Amino acid sequence: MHSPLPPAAALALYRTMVRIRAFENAAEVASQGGVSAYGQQAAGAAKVRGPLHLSTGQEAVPAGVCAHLAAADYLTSTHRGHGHTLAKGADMGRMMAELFGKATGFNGGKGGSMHIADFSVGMLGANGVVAAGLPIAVGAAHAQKLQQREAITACFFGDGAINRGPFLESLNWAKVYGLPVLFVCEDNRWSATTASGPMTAGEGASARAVALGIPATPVDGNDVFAVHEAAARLVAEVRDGQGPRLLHAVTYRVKGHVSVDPAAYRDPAELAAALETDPIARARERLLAGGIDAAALDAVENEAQDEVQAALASADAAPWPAPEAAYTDVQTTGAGQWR
Ligand SMILES: Cc1ncc(C[n+]2csc(CCOP(=O)(O)OP(=O)(O)O)c2C)c(N)n1
Repeated sequence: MHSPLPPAAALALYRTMVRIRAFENAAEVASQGGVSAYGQQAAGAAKVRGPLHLSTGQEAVPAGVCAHLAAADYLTSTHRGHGHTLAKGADMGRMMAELFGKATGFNGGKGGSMHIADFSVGMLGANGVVAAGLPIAVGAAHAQKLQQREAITACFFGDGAINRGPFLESLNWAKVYGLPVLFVCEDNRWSATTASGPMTAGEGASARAVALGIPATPVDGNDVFAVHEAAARLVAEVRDGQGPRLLHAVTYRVKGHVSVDPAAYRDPAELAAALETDPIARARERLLAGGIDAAALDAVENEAQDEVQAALASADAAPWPAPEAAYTDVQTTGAGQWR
């Protein structure tokens, strides 16, 4: 079967996925100071301090959903947010600089991977607190509705997040007020070191949404064309003022929970089976079957590599934050006065 989209749109989806993969592979190498599973060699000591939550294997979900979003639309993300951020249009160079802890990063080098935000493209932030993006998304969507804007909010979260209270509160609020929000459950089947199936009562994300009167659509989250098609309809309905919708995209977390986690708790056969459904390889096959030249796909991959190399070089060359910057962007609660 070939891609159901015109070549330019299909290639754009491929490009988004390939850029995410290339960015994360390079970031992983930069964080480990070694050779990655993909054979890239790191140059010297680790440039990225601390582990990274990589979304390798999940790229089809942000690519397929964000293709329908404009800069005026909002997006909230998770701790595993590089893909969402790139797909929403954030600058790769500034993302890499943030990972490197440099002053030119999105948070001036003080936030790192789990705090990247770029309001200029509507990306309201990654979030290290599981499920914490949901109420932020609902608040943003409420503002969009009150201000009678056409824009909508896309809210990404993991399958683990549906077992936290903010999931229920946010879906309830969104439904009660008919808010323009698309909830996207990126179900990679793991919550840190625990398989999410056995710790989730009932039928999961879709069933919980339907119980609150929110229509839910399941989709193969490793098929970028299926995600794109499902998201097209849901985004149109949300934009049309029909209220919230939920997309349940089933995918797989190929890497460990964080980049230093070998995921030894996982059955190797499960990983092997998941690798057979790699979203980029599948899309490539379908694009080739649809008559797109291998050279055109190679060119997309080479461009992504060039972009990543430029991002690495500019992050490396960028200055560190000035020491005084430690005292800016810091909230004072006045607690000192109460003691
Ligand atoms: C409120 C809260 N509880 C626990 C954690 C620790 N933690 C970080 S990621 C994670 C698993 C989240 O699973 P899921 O929502 O499925 O996202 P995934 O990591 O699979 O992308 C946990 C438990 C946290 N960050 N926040």
